[in-house]
Amino acid sequence: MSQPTLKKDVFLAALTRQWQRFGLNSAQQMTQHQWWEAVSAALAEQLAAQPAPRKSSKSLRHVNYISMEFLIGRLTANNLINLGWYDTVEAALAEQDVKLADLLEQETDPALGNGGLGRLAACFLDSMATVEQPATGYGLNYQYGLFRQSFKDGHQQEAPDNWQRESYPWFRHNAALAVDVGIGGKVEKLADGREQWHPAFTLRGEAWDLPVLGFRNGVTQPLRLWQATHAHPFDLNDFNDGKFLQAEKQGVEAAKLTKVLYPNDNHQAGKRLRLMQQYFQCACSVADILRKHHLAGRKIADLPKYEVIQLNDTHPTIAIPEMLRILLDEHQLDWDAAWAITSKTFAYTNHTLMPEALECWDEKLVRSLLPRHFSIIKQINANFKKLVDQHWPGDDAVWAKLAVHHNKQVRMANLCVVSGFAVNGVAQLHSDLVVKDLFPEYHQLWPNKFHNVTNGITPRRWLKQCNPALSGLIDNTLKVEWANDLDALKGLEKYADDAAFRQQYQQIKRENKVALANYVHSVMGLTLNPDAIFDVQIKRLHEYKRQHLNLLHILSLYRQLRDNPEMDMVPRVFLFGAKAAPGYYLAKNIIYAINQAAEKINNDPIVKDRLKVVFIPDYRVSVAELMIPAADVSEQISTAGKEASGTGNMKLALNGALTVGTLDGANVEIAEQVGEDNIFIFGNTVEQVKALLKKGYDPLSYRKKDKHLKAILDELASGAFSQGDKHAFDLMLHSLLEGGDPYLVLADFASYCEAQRQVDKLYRDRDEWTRRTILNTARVGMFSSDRSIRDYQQRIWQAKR
Ligand code: B1H
Repeated sequence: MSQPTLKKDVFLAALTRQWQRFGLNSAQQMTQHQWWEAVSAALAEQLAAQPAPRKSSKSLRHVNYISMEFLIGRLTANNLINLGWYDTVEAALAEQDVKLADLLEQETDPALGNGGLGRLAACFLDSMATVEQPATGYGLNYQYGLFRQSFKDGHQQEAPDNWQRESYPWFRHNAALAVDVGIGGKVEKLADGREQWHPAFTLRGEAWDLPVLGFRNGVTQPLRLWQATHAHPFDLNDFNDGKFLQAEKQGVEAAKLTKVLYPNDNHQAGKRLRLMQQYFQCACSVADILRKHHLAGRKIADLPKYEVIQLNDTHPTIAIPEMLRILLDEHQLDWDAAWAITSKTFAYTNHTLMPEALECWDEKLVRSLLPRHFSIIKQINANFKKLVDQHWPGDDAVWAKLAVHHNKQVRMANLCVVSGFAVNGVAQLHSDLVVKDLFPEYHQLWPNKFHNVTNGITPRRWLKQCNPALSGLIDNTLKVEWANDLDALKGLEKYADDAAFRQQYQQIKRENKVALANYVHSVMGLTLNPDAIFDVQIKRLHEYKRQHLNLLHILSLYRQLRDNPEMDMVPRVFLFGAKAAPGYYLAKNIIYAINQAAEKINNDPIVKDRLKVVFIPDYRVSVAELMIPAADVSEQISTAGKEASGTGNMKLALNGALTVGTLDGANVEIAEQVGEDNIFIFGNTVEQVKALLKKGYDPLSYRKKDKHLKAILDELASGAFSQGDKHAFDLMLHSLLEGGDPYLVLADFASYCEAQRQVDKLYRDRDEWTRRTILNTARVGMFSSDRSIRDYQQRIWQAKR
């Protein structure tokens, strides 16, 4: 494994070229932001100049990871670490009185994703480069990433996130790779029975590449982000005809396609522009995959020997009919040959069981944008019906469930299962539910298609980079490279009982809490006590994730403090970070309720610093990098069966937070790894949730039984937290009560409060607490995304079948 080298003088010369490019006379004239840009551009240039940046040499099937989202976060620090160039650059800049850490703060997060699904894609790219799995990431180069969030009188406000992709120094535009993509139009039936698509208009996809660097192994692989533009920059004929305004209009429309990321997490919007984005991305990516295949002189029938296309959820499903279209219409293969190739190439990862997130497209929409693809989908459906009829003769109910095209809808998950060679869930519990609850009949048809690959996180960003102090302690203690071998952390177990180690570990946690407190002070003006328990819930705002359960517990503590002002409790700071989709009013109402409660609690003298509630605005990757190392408690409190995996749970445990969690998603496996003494599990299990719902769950009966709970709910409806407005939290309260409490918040409330009492109790014994946090760090090595990638290799990508 060859690690690329960076010579200081070469780097400084590259840096000089950068400030000259800005038209300045000296480095000293640069602003902090220009420093960041210049350093990053100089590094990107040096990277490109490395002797043949190594592609992995292993003869493995190449993975094409297609995802609508790559939530990569800031790249400069990450790339420096993976290249092993951090110290050299830091020292070179120090000579010019520039602090590297400060200028790294200048980078705007590329927020090209919503949450866990997009961040997972980014971790997987990092790991594929690190374990030398040859791979290309394919996504979209959005001009506007996920909206910026602020709060006005407690309400979420959204502002556009123009992250300045035009001047992002890590991009390389590869003009030779542009792809033309048709859309709309008609299908012509040819005399020989074949079909020919005549699109109404053409877009151009430009390839913008970001480098993905393996950890100190010299591997560089592309994340290729497609950017839409007009296919004909300027149509001279139209211009001469006086139709130039129209010609230009097409260009404007084209650029609209990659303007903005849809801000939904776990929810399908069903919008026309979104389907256009999906198709545009897939058409560009499939064309690129086939271009490389042909360039390598390989036969089309051998595609599945060399390439696998991994679909990150159903969002890129249209790549399947696109592949078939090219094989049928352009390569003139017959159906069976085209199908044989396609069905051995695609694999699908399911990330959610939430019905509102399962993509279904109106057939009218599909037909109008993609008439040829619609016809191919109908063919897939008709062929599949024969198989279903053989297995379940005359059973209309089964067909109604399994059909790809039914009731004027195209169901993307079904299309993936029918057309792909592998389907996987993202944590063991979730994968079991995929088989049992979502796809039981498909599982009967093809039992070997279904797999589990438990998610993971990259230890480079989520420990080495975000928690340098703890990383240093681990380095000094283990004296082995753990960043690409996270199981090595097991070696820390024996230090859990070592008083000196415990002391250092605890000290680092406290310093990280001070750093977060400083950030909170600078952005919100609030003062936090670093000796309080830092209790953290960071994830998208969604009813199933139950931020409002956390709120009810906070309000319970607040009531107890008012009832008993001398109550002895360990001071606690409840920290939230979450964005709500702009159209998700219930989620926004929960944010508002938390902010209003914070306002009142933080200003009530009776509380005396024992309770603080902090909703940090604009939660994003760089804020996560501050919050995670500072957390004592990790809130993973979704209704059992609803969170497919979660990945924040892994990051927090790795950085020494103790989890308060339900037996949901990957919490189950975290509990297995760390041991039941080292995690606070509460609440109804999946089976208990099902049983409760079956016998008729009634939230009102919980309110009736529990006077304390009733008082909390009544107070929310009394206007006490909302300047007298009794309806301020109607959406949330209605859902919890008359709305039937679909996520069983009230059913889990008592058990949650009990778990929180255990947290309070344990934290008083700081040595014991620290001992358990060390055991968490030591025992979560399996949640490295390197392990996830090796699982994908063994079970799916490189499996012999
Ligand atoms: C996850 C999504 C998602 N699951 C639709 N599903 C989207 C669905 O834009 N859309 O239409 C966007 C995102 N995201 C998350 O994936 C799960 O909720 C997490 O539990 C899981 O850890 C993560 C990664 O597997």
